[in-house]
Amino acid sequence: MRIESITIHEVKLDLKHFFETSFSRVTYQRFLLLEVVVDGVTGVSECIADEAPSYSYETVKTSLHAIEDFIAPVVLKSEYQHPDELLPSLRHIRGHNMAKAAVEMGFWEAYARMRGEPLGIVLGGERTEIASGVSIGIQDSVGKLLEKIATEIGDGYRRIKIKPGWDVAVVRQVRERFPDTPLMVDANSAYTLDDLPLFQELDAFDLMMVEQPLHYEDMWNHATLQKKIRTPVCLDESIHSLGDARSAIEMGACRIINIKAGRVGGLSASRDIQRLAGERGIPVWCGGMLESGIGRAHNVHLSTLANFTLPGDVADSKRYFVEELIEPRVEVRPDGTIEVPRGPGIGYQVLWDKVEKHRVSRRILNR
Ligand code: OSB
Ligand code: MG
Repeated sequence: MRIESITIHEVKLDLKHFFETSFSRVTYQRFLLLEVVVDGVTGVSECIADEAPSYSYETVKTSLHAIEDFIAPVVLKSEYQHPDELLPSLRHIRGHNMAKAAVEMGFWEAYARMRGEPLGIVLGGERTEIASGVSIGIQDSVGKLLEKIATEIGDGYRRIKIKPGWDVAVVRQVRERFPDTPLMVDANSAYTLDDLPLFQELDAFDLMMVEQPLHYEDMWNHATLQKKIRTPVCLDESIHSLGDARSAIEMGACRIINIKAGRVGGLSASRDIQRLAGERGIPVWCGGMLESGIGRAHNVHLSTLANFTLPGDVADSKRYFVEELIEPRVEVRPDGTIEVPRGPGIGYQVLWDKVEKHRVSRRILNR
């Protein structure tokens, strides 16, 4: 197979509500959408890099640079038998996983379309529906947070994730109001080991896990923390490859892994990580990066793989943007599940008129 062209659409979409983490409050998302043409068949994908280097060092601009100047020149010259070969062909380009993954995921989507099969099936997935969880950003008050949680539980979500902001006192209030809800917290690296007493206090609230409590480069201290608390540690920002996943598991740095395909270099690496983790008794779930429908659809299919046994941050399209880029939208049913589309590739239709409407720039790279 040959990649004939890569079209990069830079898009800006307004969020319905702001989303706040320990790094920032965002009201819109600027991101790249790719069309990857493989032997005449077009695959679509989304790059999860944000405008600012907060969650990761990668940004919209570094992704554009990496794709245009380094990744495209390689893949547009290569010949591939299978999408698994794409990431290894970029071995000599260090880092830039989000940029690499965007191209790789577009290739996978085209490959699934060529075979006339859903992306999840081509990846080796089994599920026909996936369980959906929801990630609630930091709110302006505890009252607002409690209100929001009640709404999401009403919509059927199987797990609630909150971004602490105000620590133990907030978790206590949430637990008092919702004693039986599967609940977790995501710290996005806001703490250090000096905060150990705080995490020991959190042990009292029966949390499913605490996600990325410490610095993203500090796997060792996550292992130290995990030994001292009962609540499972889940790693997000620290895991960039199969090798990282193996190190984390060997070290005891986590008992759960959040997989975002963009963070680990694509769908092949995601599949390998979930398999390794499964063999080692570590469950995984699919994370989210406030994607539009195109990235969201990829996440739906990735979540069909066997070891994605926990509800992910793959939620209903209606929570995110004023305008969605696919049809139908990704819909969470009243029982908290999403039905996996059965059509070829992502199985949703891209609304190209909407892409054009919100497009900031476009580049076409050819062989
Ligand atoms: O840590 O999972 C995270 C959004 C931006 C940056 C980091 C994270 C998140 C989310 C969003 O939690 C989850 C979603 O897409 O709904
Ligand atoms: Mg996270």
